[in-house]
Amino acid sequence: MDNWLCKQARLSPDRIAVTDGKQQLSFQALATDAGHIAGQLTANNIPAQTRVAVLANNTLAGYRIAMALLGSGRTIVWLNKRLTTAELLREFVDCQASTCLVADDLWRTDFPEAFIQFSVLLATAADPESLQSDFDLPQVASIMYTSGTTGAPKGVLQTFGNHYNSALASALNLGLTPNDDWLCAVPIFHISGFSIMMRGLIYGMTVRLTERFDAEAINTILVNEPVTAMSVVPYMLKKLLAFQETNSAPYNAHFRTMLLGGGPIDRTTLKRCEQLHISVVQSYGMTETCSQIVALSNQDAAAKIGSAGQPLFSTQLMISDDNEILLKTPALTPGYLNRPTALFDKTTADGWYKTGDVGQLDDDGFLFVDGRLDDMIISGGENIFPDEIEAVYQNCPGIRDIAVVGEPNDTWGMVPVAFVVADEPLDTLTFKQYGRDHLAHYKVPKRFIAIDALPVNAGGKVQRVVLRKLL
Ligand code: S0N
Ligand code: AMP
Ligand code: MG
Ligand code: MG
Repeated sequence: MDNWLCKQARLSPDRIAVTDGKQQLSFQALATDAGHIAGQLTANNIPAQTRVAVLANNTLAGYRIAMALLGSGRTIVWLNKRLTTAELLREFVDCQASTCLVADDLWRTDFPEAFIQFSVLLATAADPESLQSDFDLPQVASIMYTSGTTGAPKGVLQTFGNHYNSALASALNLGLTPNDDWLCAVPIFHISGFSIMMRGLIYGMTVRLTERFDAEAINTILVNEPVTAMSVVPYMLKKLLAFQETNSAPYNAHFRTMLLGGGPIDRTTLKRCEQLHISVVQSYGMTETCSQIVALSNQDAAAKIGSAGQPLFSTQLMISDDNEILLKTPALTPGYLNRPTALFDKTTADGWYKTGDVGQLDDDGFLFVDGRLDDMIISGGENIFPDEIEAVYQNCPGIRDIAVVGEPNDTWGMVPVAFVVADEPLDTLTFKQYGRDHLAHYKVPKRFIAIDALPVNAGGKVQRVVLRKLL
């Protein structure tokens, strides 16, 4: 295909591609800007055709730099701003990126010399460069790291074809209008956010960025600005509802849909949305499928409350004998960076991708997601793997043994809590600080519970299921 940025600059040059509420760029301006930044990338010794790590908030600078990287044939490796420096460096080394571009307000004093601040990049004197003319669909556009039960986080490869198929399937479900304007408050370093950028480019649609999730400020935007859609995780939806329930004006007349994903939602929240006439499209998807591959349509929302919907047009779905959700979709990743067999290990003999999620299909073909095969915890849309936390705490003074499980939580959905075997009474404050020093803060157990011994099965494996019953 033609480079999407150049194509959109020809098809809808004057349409607004992106705004942060203060500044805006048309598609034409964005394409020109990307050429300038491409020159600045080259001048900073960041060669074309290399991987470039990015650490960004949802700002105009982050969006512009991402577009320049894509448009000039460089692959974006998105890093999660909530990780510790050690966690970030592990991913940076794994992906062999030429550098990491860092938003100024996310700069840390312990970053290596190879990292470059946005302001330094954008102040570099350089001639503009022409953008890559084509986007080859099998070419890798972006990489996002995802953890698993065992081993270090793996980089999920996302091709232009994956993004294209994802955007197309989403539009076939939600429909498109010429007024569409999508509010992006979910992080652009997650596929929830980056997929909005890609839809913007493919649909010729405006993306409204907000730097942070401030529920009151976002409620004001939804009331006053012509936003038509917003992607939310359950945490965000609940926070936003609280503002609609206290004497706020309703959302602007163009508003069509909250696209809800990233984790399970309770029926009470969905009912509250119905009462407030806020249309919610529940969905199910993952980093490996470049966002939602199952979604509820507006007209089915009431009748199928609690369901994640039906597989989108290009996705096939089945439930295995042990209730695992299996998929085939053109939005599926071609694999993991540097792990040639990792995708194969998650694929059945007849080519179905094994999601690790458990679910059921009702008689009408609607999916109900019941949970995970493993012990992954989702807190506010961030994934947490107990094994990783337990491994880090094995070296914590005062802890003889530890096991982590998820506990339901009204705010975050689930939070990690730890059962600890120790010789002394638990020093919870010290344990929390140890976790904050070694782990992204959302991974730190919210509670530490003393236990005489961890329950193990005949094979010596800790039985987290037994621990969960003690909560
Ligand atoms: C929920 C968010 C916004 C909370 O962040 P907030 O309020 O900005 O927090 P901060 O001010 O930065 O920090 C305050 C304290 O809170 C802690 N904290 C922050 N986040 C979490 C968390 N998730 N869990 C626990 N604690 C958290 C901070 O650490 C800080 O504490 P201290 O000071 O002690 O450090 C934020 O977490 C957020 O943005 N979450 C969403 C992430 C997300 O988008 N996940 C989805 C990933 N999955 C996918 O993308 C696939 C599905 C998908 O594509 C999709 C998903 C949703 C909607 C649509 C789609 C789609 O299909 O298109
Ligand atoms: P990630 O790859 O980090 O985006 O996480 C994707 C995971 O989030 C999925 O494998 C599910 O475990 C979970 N998830 C996404 N959507 C839903 C949903 N509608 N209901 C329950 N869990 C979900
Ligand atoms: Mg994942
Ligand atoms: Mg906040």
